[in-house]
Amino acid sequence: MAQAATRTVHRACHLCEAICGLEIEIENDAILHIRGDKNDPLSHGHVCPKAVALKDIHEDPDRLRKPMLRDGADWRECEWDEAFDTTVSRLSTIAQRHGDNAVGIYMGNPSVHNWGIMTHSYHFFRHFRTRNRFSATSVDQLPHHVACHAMYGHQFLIPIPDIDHTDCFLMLGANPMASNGSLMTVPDFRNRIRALQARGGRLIVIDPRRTETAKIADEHHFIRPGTDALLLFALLQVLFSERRADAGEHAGYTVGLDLLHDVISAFTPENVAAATGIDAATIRRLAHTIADAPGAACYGRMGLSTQTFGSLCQWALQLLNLVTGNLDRRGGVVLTHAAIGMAGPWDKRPGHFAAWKSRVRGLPEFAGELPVAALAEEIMTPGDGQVRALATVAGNPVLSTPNGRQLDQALSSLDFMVSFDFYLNETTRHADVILPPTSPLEHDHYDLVFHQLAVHNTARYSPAVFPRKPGALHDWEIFNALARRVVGESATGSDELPAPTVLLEQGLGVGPYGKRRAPDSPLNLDKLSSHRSGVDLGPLRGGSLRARLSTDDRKIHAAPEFLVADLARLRATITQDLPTGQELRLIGRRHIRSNNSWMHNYARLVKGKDRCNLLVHPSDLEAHAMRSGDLAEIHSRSGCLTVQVEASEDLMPGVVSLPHGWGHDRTGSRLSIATRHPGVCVNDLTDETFLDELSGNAALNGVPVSIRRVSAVAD
Ligand SMILES: Nc1nc2c(c(=O)[nH]1)N[C@H]1C(S)=C(S)[C@@H](COP(=O)(O)OP(=O)(O)OC[C@H]3O[C@@H](n4cnc5c(=O)[nH]c(N)nc54)[C@H](O)[C@@H]3O)O[C@H]1N2
Ligand SMILES: Nc1nc2c(c(=O)[nH]1)N[C@H]1C(S)=C(S)[C@@H](COP(=O)(O)OP(=O)(O)OC[C@H]3O[C@@H](n4cnc5c(=O)[nH]c(N)nc54)[C@H](O)[C@@H]3O)O[C@H]1N2
Ligand code: SF4
Ligand SMILES: [Mo]
Repeated sequence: MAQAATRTVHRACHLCEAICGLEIEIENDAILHIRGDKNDPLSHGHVCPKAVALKDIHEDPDRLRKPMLRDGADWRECEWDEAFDTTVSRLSTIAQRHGDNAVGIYMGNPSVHNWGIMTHSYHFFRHFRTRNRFSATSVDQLPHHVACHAMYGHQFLIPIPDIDHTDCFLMLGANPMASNGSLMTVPDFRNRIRALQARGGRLIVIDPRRTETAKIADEHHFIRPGTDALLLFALLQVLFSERRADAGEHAGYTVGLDLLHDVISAFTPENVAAATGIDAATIRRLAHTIADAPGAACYGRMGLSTQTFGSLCQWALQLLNLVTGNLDRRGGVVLTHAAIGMAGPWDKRPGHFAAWKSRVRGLPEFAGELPVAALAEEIMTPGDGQVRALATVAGNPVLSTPNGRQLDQALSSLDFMVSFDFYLNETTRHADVILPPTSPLEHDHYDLVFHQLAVHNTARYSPAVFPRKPGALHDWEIFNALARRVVGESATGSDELPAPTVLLEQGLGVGPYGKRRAPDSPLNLDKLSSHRSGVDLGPLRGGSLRARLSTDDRKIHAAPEFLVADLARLRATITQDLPTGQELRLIGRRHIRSNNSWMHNYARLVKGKDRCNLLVHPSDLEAHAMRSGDLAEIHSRSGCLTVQVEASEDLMPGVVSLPHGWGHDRTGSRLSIATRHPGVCVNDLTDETFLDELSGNAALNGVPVSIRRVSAVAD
């Protein structure tokens, strides 16, 4: 018998933003082990349980391997040519007959984790000059882009907390113990916080739930959902009124700071205490703690961007870092120096805001995309510019966007839908054509996005772990083939974008470590390939902001007019009545073994106790005459669902929590494990009209709901 061949392959995990290095041990064609790569200069061997699921994704019999064509109520597998021809001819016919805007596009989260989609999707979609482009950005980080674009002139000039050198980390609405960080690629968050605490630093968490992160913090404060902007402007008000707000080294090229003192004067700690639930003395102390720390980093994530004042929150956070001297400084928040994609005035994707509005509701575009909360109405409302055909790429908006039930219905009314996806799930079941790419382990990878957001500068290239199966195509090849068909077979070859590796080599060449700037020892594909655990490009360093400012006057805009104007909306909430009686506020939560909606089809990630339950504070259970384990109905403006409740002292009274990404009980999907652990979909309750009104980003947190018992727990 032949000796089994064992080999170890090094690979970066691309499932979440932490981009951990992995060592994958393989015998013949089978994965034996997946472990953390201790030599990775960013992740130092850290992994989470999802890494092992790469094996499950690769082997999952439900994962589509051939293109699928709708055949009445059924599906049939087909060859690529037929799938491509159908897609291009249907999309082109609809665009010709009804105009460019009749084609809609939705790009989901894995699009930014898969470099072939990053480099090649636009190559096809540019042929449809539609304004109806949507993505997961507007259920996520859109307010960060809006604030940074307004202040620094570029949507990707997003400063990252220097967690490895800071002395004071103020974290609002983020739970990196479960999420492993976002807009802060931070593998091994736990050990980095241990190090911070060992050097005498403090982690301060503000969250309506005592999260896994709050539990390791030095200080945690509950806050009433949706009121963080009040807290943040109160922190600023303290610093301004005590004359401690100073742009320091940035003063010479910062405009608008002098305006702020007056426009935020109403947000005193005393004025905001009742609304936020944080007393005035604590707010004052927090302001002083941040200002007094040798280095402090103020950071807020999903809980802050997906709420009704998302943009104001992100603006206020930038201001706090600026006026306490922590912007662009070691131990504060800094811009990264990635090998590719360094944002600055030389980069042609600075973004633009409100250059046009959505047809039905008039929501603003950002960087060419409209808020996805408007997608269903753009499909359902007749008239010029109605979306009649939709392409979804690596997304599951039926489960992941507000009022997903409505979108679910809207999708079934489309004339044509194509999905770039390897699962037949709650969204793609509405498609006419599904184009499944290779498995994650069958293609090579370089992280074009998350090196740029990481807490340490590194670069890492991962070759494919397995050769692809005959006939399988990578995402980028699918886009190339479609683009070629649009321009016509006669032009074969002329409309091909080269492989991502070729683009990588070019990008590295013109980057800060490339042959142009470091001719003696350039970072190139050869070097990356020979450093299989990645290349260390050094710790974060400040001092580059000024040269990278991309505003027209190359200054920091501390008080952009449209953000200042939005303060009126916030001021009105100071005097608003607090919710009384039975009204509750719904927030989300993430779990280390989930990843949005698409990783519930792997036995090892869904085993154990049902995680999709509603956490309720015991006092709220009592007020509703309920007990832990009861089934309850939750109502919101847009929907209703039934779920089991669980008592939790970790919640602020008046707040309830349900995770997202579940609701796999819909007919017509092919997810054999997920449908056995369906859970309910929180986005049946979230509301497409409940938004950060300024940016149009969905307010997925702080949704007003009521609950009532439908059946008691069995004794
Ligand atoms: N395991 C796992 N990891 C993931 C993901 C996943 O689904 N599972 N998803 C990935 C993605 S796409 C993203 S964007 C990131 C997100 O990364 P994070 O933002 O770190 O993750 P969340 O768990 O959404 O954290 C949001 C926190 O905000 C709190 N919160 C809710 N409302 C409010 C509020 O009004 N004010 C304040 N102060 N807090 C509030 C919630 O209680 C929660 O703790 O995670 C990524 N990583
Ligand atoms: N209530 C509530 N809703 C939320 C959130 C929340 O915190 N609360 N979080 C929001 C956030 S932060 C995000 S990012 C969104 C995510 O929302 P979406 O991006 O819409 O949904 P995902 O669950 O990430 O679905 C990813 C899809 O991509 C497919 N896929 C995976 N890898 C690949 C690949 O390499 N190629 C292709 N072609 N397809 C692939 C999967 O099969 C799956 O169908 O959800 C948002 N929705
Ligand atoms: S933390 Fe994220 S990148 Fe790291 S192993 Fe888990 S899923 Fe992969
Ligand atoms: Mo996200």
